[in-house]
Amino acid sequence: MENLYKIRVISVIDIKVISVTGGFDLKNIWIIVSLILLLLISGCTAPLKAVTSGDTEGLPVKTAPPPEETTVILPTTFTVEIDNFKFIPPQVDIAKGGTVTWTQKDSYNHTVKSAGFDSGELSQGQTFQHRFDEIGVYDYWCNLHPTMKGKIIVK
Ligand SMILES: [Cu+2]
Repeated sequence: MENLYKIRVISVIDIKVISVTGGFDLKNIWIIVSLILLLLISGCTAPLKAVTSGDTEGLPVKTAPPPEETTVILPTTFTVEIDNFKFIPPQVDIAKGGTVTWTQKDSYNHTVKSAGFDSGELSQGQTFQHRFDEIGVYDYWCNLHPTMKGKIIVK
């Protein structure tokens, strides 16, 4: 049974190769005819047994996989930490109308500045909030340390 099944798999591949290359000499026709015969025989005898509901009794129930499309629920609030000369995390995805709070934990002062907002200097323990009402990508940085960069993506 198992051998027949293997032959069937190989024969399907072979037929495809032959038909693609367009080889139709007598040798190939013989191969095709014998392969078709093999296919028919194995098709009749191969144990392609369908599992019926009765057979699954006592076995773990297989459920259908979740659909490919998943809904991502974006947060409406998010806290970014400022520490060790970094915005953590450097990128935040947030829902339109959401608010981001920056918490300054570093012992050095920093700012949160973009084209649309500026926290001014924040010392350790201070926070700054901004509400994002428009969809878009907001790059921001620290005005005191231009290498400190972050990004808010509003969707
Ligand atoms: Cu800074």
